[in-house]
Amino acid sequence: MQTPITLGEFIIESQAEYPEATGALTSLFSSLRLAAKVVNREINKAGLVDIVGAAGNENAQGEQQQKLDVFANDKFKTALAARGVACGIASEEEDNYVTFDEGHNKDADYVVLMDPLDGSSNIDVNVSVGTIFSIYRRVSPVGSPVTLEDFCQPGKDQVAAGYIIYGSSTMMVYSTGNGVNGFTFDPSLGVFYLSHPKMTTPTSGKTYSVNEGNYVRFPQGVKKYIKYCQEENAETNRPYTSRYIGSLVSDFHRNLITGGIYMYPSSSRYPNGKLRLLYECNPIAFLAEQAGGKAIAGAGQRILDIRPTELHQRVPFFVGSANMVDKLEDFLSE
Ligand code: P6P
Repeated sequence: MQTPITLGEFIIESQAEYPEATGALTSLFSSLRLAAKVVNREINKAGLVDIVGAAGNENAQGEQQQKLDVFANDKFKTALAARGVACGIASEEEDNYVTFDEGHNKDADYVVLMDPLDGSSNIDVNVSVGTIFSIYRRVSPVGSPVTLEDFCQPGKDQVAAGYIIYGSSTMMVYSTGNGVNGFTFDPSLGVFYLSHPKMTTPTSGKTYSVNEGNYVRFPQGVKKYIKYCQEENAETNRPYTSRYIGSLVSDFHRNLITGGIYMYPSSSRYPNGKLRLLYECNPIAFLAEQAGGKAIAGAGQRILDIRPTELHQRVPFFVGSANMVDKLEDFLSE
């Protein structure tokens, strides 16, 4: 059996398709790969060392920061700054964006946005969590400090996006706009191998993922769609099933493979939804569309078309199999 291609080999082969490429994106992915390995190691022993539990600080969202949130943010930031290929970063764990102005970073083309450890409240109960990243070319002059406009770009302009899921196995799933590929980490060798080439998501599915504890606060269209899922095929051998882990990357990854829809609607508690447009919804929506799925914030509101105005802005989020998102959109349009 042929040894599968590694992430590093895949990135280099992908770059070869673009003769004009400078190799900067290749270096950027190498830094993401390195940081992912370091974070993965800490997560895998989180129960064993005093690194689990609240760091005693709050992040930009006023949420209790877990120590691993802080650790992951620091590792990705350091790895990206060290390679001189990113001129700035925005993160869920940083109140404002950060300019990398050491060395060659000032002359770099790319900005990175990330949720360094999404779903981190699950860490203490050993549920899988993930890192989500989004990459753009800067729009402000090269060599100058980054600006808010560099980060507040519509998701359709992403150069690349992806996630690392720290689950029963650790995987990196990403796209540079030419389809989605998944790489599984072999901890014995410290190597990511191409395990899921050319990932596509089923056009339909039977899994819906939503926190039904908020049901009474959902918009009517969402309530009608959930009721539709509960009643449609209920007496057949192919009923819908509800699966919600409470970790976006984990719920999305399962639905990407099996077919399904993830929903985080607006509610009285989160009038604009809970998830952040820039570093959660846009990268996940980019992957979903690259795999043949869809992502909307509401009827007629494609996530990737939204022009962001704030770094930590929230939007309602519905993402997954195209036919399921279309069906939901019909209910939202009523
Ligand atoms: P709730 C984690 O905090 C997160 O941002 C997503 O990963 C997850 O899907 C969602 O929030 C869970 O939110 O309100 O259902 O606990």
